[in-house]
Amino acid sequence: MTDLLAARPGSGPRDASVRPDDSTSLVLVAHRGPVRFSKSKDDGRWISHRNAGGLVTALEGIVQEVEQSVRWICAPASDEDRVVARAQPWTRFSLDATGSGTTGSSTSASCRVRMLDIERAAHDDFYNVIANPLLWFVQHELYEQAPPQIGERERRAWHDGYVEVNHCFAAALRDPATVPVGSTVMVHDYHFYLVPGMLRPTRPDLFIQHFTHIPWPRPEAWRVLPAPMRNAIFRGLLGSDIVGFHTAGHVDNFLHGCEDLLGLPVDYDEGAIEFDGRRVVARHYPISINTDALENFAAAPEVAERARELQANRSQRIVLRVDRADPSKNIVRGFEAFAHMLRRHPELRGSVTFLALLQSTRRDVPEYVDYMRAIHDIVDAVNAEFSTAAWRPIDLRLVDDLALAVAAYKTFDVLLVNSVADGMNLVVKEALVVNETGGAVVLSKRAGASDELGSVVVTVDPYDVPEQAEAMYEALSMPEATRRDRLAIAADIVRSNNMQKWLRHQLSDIGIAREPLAT
Ligand code: GDG
Repeated sequence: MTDLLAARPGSGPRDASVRPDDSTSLVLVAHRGPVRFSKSKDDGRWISHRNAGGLVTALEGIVQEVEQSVRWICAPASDEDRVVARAQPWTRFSLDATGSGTTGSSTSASCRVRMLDIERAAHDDFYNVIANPLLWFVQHELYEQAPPQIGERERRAWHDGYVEVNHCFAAALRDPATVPVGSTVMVHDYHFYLVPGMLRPTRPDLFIQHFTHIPWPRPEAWRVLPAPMRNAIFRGLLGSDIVGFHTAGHVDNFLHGCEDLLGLPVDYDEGAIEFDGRRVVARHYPISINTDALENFAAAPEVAERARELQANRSQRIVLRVDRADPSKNIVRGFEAFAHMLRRHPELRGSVTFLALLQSTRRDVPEYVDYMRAIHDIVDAVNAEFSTAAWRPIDLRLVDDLALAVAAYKTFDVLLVNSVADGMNLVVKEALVVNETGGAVVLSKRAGASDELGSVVVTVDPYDVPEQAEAMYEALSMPEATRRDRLAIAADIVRSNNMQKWLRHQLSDIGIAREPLAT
């Protein structure tokens, strides 16, 4: 694997004046880094903490997989991070065998992390006005919840925030001291659509891959944005050599967008676009989970402790959801569907509880504050309608507790994943691998994961509340043997399409795509 990314004879730059050197690297670019900093209250020393989250975990997998020099360029997540970013440009971050990170050690897979000192106001416009909510809402097609407002504020935030922060990243990446000659640069997600296009003209020696973790909608959905913004997004991405998405459908939408919105020649058979005298390919790589690491964690004492707590308080059956409190996850409609089921099937009252483990998210974005209020309102209404002295139908917990989530994965009867749209959805993959009780899954047809798992789970349309109610009922009523058979098949699918496969597929394509440069 390693040599695919290293400078090989003939795999180097297109411009003969720049040659790869020994320090050729793999460079990851993501908004979030693997580490954050705080100051000890006792002695004022800086303490580093490992960052959580699906994307960080996936990128840490790359660090372990390639066993070569990896650099990770990210934004500071707090004022403390900004202070550290100013004081020391690079921090070494090590992953031990269990995947937990430490800084400063060199005994295991490690990478060098650079947080860019981004001006706070620009970052605020970039993050809280454009990336979330505008791009997130456009790509998940969430207009019903928040019709897009493209006014002066958004136009200004586009230039002063989104374009500016992308410029800052591209400027840092342009420097060969940051990105050695001949490196491969993997740019992640909707925060950095402009970076490949900004970097390409000055660093033709680099191999650039961009990967989008959220859905790529059909061309019409992009028409919500002013033409200069959407064109800049497509053109920015086309600065890459490979553009990656989770599903074949997202790739297809991207190719159609290039043709319909930009008028570019597209080869649909090859998944390729001619742009600026170059050929850019679009590929799908369905992200997955590290099943070994998850199964080890599921066996940890902290998970066992949470499982005991859950068992002590549970009613007969559990419908579970585990999500960030994000409108794209369709949480309110999930509770409406549960209430609908209790009305249609009163015999279930008192014997099934909806356990909702939600993590609060993006609290600086007004749409998310409103959505959290809507969640509380529907939970109060459903509990007021059905609760008895001995039973409360919805058990809502606003917690950031991965051990509790994994404990709940082990014993749910039904898992509800009804996303309005979801790039992939890792929760469903995790839950299928860990569940021990023959749990059944209700999965949105608009989650990327339904491409792989749709034939062995109960699938639903995310806007159809009665259908979701009946799907939950069907899942609860399924004979145990059927549930166990389906679970075993689904878990096997996830185990064989694991995160290592996601990584190797990309690294292999990067290696292959570099071959023609050997002249
Ligand atoms: C985006 C895309 C795509 C669960 N409880 C806690 C916690 N989790 C972890 C889960 C899982 C992750 O959070 C959620 O991942 P998802 O994939 O379900 O959703 P997004 O956060 O929206 O992720 C998505 C993904 O990127 C990867 O490309 O699949 O479509 O939207 O791993 O285990 N994490 C912490 N505390 C908890 O209580 N820290």
